[in-house]
Parts: sequence; C-alpha cells; structure tokens
Amino acid sequence: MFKKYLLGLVALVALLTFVPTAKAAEPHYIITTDATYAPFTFQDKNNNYVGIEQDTMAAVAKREGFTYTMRPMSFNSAAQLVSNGQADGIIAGMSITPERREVYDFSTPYYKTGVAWIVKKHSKIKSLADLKGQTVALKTGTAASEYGKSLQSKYGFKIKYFNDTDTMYNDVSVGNSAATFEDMPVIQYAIKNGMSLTVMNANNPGNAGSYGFAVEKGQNKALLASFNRGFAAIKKDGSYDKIVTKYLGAKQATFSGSKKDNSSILGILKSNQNALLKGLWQTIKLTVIAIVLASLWGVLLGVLGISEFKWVRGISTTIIYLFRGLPLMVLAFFIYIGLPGVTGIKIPAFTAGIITLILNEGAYTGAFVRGGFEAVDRGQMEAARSLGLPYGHAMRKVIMPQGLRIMVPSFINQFIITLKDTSILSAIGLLELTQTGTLIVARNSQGFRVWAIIAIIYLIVITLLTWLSNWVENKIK
Ligand code: ASN
Repeated sequence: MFKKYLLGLVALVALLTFVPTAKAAEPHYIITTDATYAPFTFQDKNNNYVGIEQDTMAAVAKREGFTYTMRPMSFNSAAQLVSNGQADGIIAGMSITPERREVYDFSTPYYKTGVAWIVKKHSKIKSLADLKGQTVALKTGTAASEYGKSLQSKYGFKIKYFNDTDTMYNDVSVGNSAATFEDMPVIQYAIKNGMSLTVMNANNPGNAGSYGFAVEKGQNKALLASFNRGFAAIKKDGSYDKIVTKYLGAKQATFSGSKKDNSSILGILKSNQNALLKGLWQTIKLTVIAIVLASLWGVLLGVLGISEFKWVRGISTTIIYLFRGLPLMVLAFFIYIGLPGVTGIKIPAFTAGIITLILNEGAYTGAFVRGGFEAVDRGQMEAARSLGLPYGHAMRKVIMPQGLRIMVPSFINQFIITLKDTSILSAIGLLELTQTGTLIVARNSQGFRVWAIIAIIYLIVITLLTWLSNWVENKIK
C-alpha cells in the first residue's frame, strides 16, 4: 500500500517538474536559405544574414515562439536538404510551382515574382532570336532556369549552369555569357545597386508565380502552420510591409559599406575585415583538423596496405581506390545530402566537411604511405625478422621510421592540397574563405578586387604552412 503511495508521489513530482519545462521549451527548427539572393537573403558587411526573408523569419519566429538555425547555401542544396528531411524548412525566394507542390508543402505566398531575361549593359543582343549560338547562364535548380531552358530549342542557345546568382551575373557582365534568366525583383535590386546589366522584358516578365516558405510534403505541419499564422499577423499589423520597404528602399551601401570602402583593395579589406577573418579561421580549423585526422587515417591505411595478410591489403586497397576515385565535391554532397536522406541522421555541415576531407585526403595519404613503406628495402624486413623481431616490432622499429622519413615531402604536399581542397566545401554551405569571397562579391560586385584578396590570403597561409612543414622536416632529420 505504502509503495503505491510512494510511486504515486514520485509520478506527481516528475509530472510537476517535467511538464512545465516541456511546455516552456520552444521548438527548434533548421531552416535553409539561398546565401546570395538580395534583397531576400544576403550577407551584410559583418557576416550577418539580412534581407526581407531573414527579417520575416525572425519576426514570425518571435511571434510564434520557436527558434531556428538558419543554414545559408546554394539554392539547389537548400531545396534538397528539405526534400530529403535534413532540414525542416526553406525560405529562399522559392517560387510556388505545380511540380514543386508534389515534393513540398508551401506557405501562403509572401512575394510576387516574374522571370526576367537579362543581358550586359550596351549589349548587341536585342531580342531572344539574337541568342542563337550564344551561351546563356542559368542557376541550377531554379524556376528561372527552367523557364530559360524551355526557350532553348526555340532560340538555339547553349546553357552554362552556376550555383549562385552573383557568379551567374558576373559571367554575363564580363561577357562570358550573352544572357541570363533570373527573378525580376532580384535582378532589379542588383541593377539598382550598380550591377551593369539590363533587363530586356521589364514590362513583360515570364510567369513565375509567388515565393513561399516550404517544408517537405506531409512533414513539419506545425512549423508550416506557425509560419502562416505568424506571417498573417505581421502582414496585418504592417510590420511585413515595413520590412519590404526597408530593403527595397535602402542603398546597397547600408549593407556593404560606402563606395569608398569598395573602390580599393585596402578599403575592401578594411570594411570586410570581420568577414574575412571569420572565413579564414574556418578554413584554418578545417585544414588543421583534417590534416591531423587524415594523416592518422592515411598512415593506418598505408600500414594495412603492406600487411602480411592478403585480405587486409585488399581492404586497404579498396578504401584507397574508392575515395581517391570520387571527386571531393561528390563525396561532400553524398555525405551531407545523400546519406542523411537514407539514415535519417542529420550531420552538421562542418562535420560532413571534415569527414569528406578525412576520407579523400586520407586515401591519397594511404597510397603514398603504402608506397613509401614498400620502398624501404624488403631485405630490411627480412633481416629484422631473421634477427628474431616479430612482424609488428620490425614494422614499428625498422620499416616505419625509415619509410616515414622518405614520405615527408609527400606529407607536406598533401597538407597544401588539403588546405586548397577546403574551398570545395563551400558547396555544402561552409562559410570558409572561398564562400566568404563569394558572399562579399555578392554584396559589393567587386569580383576582381575581392578574388585578388582571397587569392593572396590563401598564398600567405600556404607559405606559412610550407615553412612550418619544412621546419618540422628539418627537426625530424
Ligand atoms: N527563385 C528561385 C526559384 O524559385 C530560387 C532561388 O534562386 N533562390 O527557383
């Protein structure tokens, strides 16, 4: 009897302690967005994501009492992460289309759009017919690119795909591509802020419907309902319109610094100092962690590769073959976007990036480590064994020290390659140095200066890394 009361009491206490906290805990969501889609989402000079969508999301979340992590990346990746359940929602200037309704559930529309076709200022191209034989730049996976593609056979142009809007614009403005297709509000904002392009169909945009916030079809119903409720409220009380005016009315300088800031390399360096430092720090973190772990993994693969046992050698050879053969970007997409769709386990972009580097760089390291060990005269192993040293001992005391010494230059080489390879991880939205460059160009349109700065920073870091490696090499000797 007493036991029963006690149990009841415990249950009551548990209920009282947990129920209120469970109620107080706000739901947390992962939301993806398109990193370079001003005025909807873009980065300001302090590396903060701003724009109509960012302010809208913040206002809705505050009203509805949820929190979220915003993950900016390319539109295509952003959409895929939601369609395979890795992220909960997407707000990325995403047109509500019938095809997409098969895969996503959309909120009430929040912005009307249309498709523009765009050429360089003072271009000789006057009509779509002039595009025959020319190249048109499109952005992967977007409604505007579908629209452009639907005109391809009629007008006979070639297509080149880009991952982000700004690189695509730049390709047209420097004259590599003759034209591009993009959403009207997005291109108009860019032109207003100095992009030297011209819209050819300002009064006659292609039909593209409206933008909506989206979740995976049939999933995250609570989030979608919250968005709709919150959006209706901020629309009603006028705060949504204020947000729109704030961005459409603002000069680019408000977000990207003054003209003076952007007219010299020094000015750009100064006004983007925080962004560049953050990007550099991310690149260094990725590089150092990847170098250490990939080297360990690579040495292990190398040791297994000269094992006494054939099957062990087989495992090592297969792993090296597999991960050396896969392009780094494919591997990154597979780990970050592909695998979680099947396993249901979400992997943060940074972790996915590190795993990608370990597997790829580790495979290369494994290959040269195996080669290095094999290069140590086989006679030495036999000599060591005939002196009575067991295999493991002979390996550690005789073969490995000599082998590793031969490999030092290869290691240094691999370290430098690893550093450079981190730039490929910008594709999965990691805000390292290269992605930082993309985002700075997105707001100030100073491609030449920004990429010169980024290139110099890489060269400086690579020089430091080489010095450090050489110093270690001399110490070893
Ligand atoms: N407007 C594009 C679309 O709906 C998305 C984007 O480029 N952010 O496909």
